[in-house]
Amino acid sequence: MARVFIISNRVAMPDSGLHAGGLEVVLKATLKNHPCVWMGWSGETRPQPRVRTLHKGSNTYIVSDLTEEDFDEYYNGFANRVLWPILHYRLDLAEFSRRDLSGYLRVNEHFADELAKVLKPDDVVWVHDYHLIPLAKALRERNLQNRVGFFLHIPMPPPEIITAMPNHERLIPSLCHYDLVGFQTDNDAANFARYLANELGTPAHISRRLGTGERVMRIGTFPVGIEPRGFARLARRAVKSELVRKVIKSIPGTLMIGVDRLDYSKGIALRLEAYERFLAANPAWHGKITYLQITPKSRSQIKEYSEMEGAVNATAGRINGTFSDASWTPMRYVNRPYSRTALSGLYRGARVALVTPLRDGMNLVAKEYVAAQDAADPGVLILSRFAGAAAEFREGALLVNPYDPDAVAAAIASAMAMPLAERKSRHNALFAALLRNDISKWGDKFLSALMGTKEFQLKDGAPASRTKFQDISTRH
Ligand code: ADQ
Repeated sequence: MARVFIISNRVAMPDSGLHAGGLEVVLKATLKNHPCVWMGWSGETRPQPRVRTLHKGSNTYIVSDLTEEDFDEYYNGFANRVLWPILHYRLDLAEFSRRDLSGYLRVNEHFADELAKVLKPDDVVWVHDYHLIPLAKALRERNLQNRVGFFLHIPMPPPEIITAMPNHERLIPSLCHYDLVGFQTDNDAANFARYLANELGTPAHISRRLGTGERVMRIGTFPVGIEPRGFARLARRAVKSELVRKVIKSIPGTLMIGVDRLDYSKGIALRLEAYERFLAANPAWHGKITYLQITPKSRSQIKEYSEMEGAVNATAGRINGTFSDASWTPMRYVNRPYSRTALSGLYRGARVALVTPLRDGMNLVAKEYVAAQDAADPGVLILSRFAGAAAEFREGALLVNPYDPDAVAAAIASAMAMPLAERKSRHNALFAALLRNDISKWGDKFLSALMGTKEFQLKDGAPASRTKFQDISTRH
């Protein structure tokens, strides 16, 4: 049977305790259903990088160290300081340097070398996320003709934004070396198709078939989801746990929750401002609402992150300073991660969830919150229209513009006052959307489309021709 190679920046090695975040959760079913080899960075830096291999069950894990220079240029540099902000529409935060780009390309070459040592001709390769955009090109240059797919977990902005990235023409067209490029939403896919049409003159219709010489690259939409029934079970049990009961008991009145990595894309500072305006406009709720914001720190060594951390701390302090009294603190701001189980219980105990990213590929927190609710007395999801999840949750969520704190404050007020019948009907619609897109089928959908099997044959797409290859990314 063909092996599936999964390549991503971080790898969740079995028994290592490392949680590779949303990625690990979404890949779980694929790792269970196919013999997989998962390759990526070990998370360590050394002057002489080692490559280690571990076998567990039918899966193999291959991790490579990076040098300190690689880490600075590839990870901290180009991936997190250029691609992350730009793909989240934040040109103002991007810090481009040629040295970082060459470090990024060098690490991609390194992973291609390591892959070339172990790939067999019928192995299928599935590359994840913005750290590894040029990997297929590097594989083709090593004469590897395997099926190679790519999935972007974060947004793909319109070409007007991408083309502001220096050297975009060296990077973005290299996606055409994949057989299938997958996005979270139709909007992301359309943006990429428009980039190709504008920059390379390939057809812009998203009938998912774009010729690149004799290789055919297809574009598809594969929104990530969660396992709604499993998460609901977890939440039902967790809400009875000691930790969750203690938290809920300690909160006077109604709980409103926010759960995010501390990242500027998540819109936490503006969200706190919205809460501040809600409190200022609604004195009747004083003493009766507590907002719990759970936000583990991430990427603190990057300046934009430490600045944002300072701004969020200051707003949280100002809210509590302005509105607290001896018996009530309006917000709890917590900077540590919680287990999935504890989170699920806290979601279930919360009447309102505030999920207001300024831009997000999907946002699994919104989906987890919905799954965790008690269908007989569900809470209300306030969701940014700029999260990928909004495309599936139009019907049931209170969609908001996260840049407009007054509008978010008004949404908090209507969520708090929403009658049970409306909460139930909204939750019904949201849960139905979750079921339509159960994550247990996501990996197989992508892989079937990649392998061009009948079931997922895209309407007008013949299986990719795998003979000759024309390097279109050097045309410009
Ligand atoms: P992330 O930006 O990490 O993922 P998200 O989709 O919300 O964002 O997933 C975060 C995951 O981490 C969730 O499963 C959540 O429960 C967990 N988590 C968050 N805060 C936590 C905390 N305090 N303690 C413990 N766990 C916590 C990227 C993209 C998203 C996309 C995913 C998956 O940015 O847009 O949805 O990949 O494709």
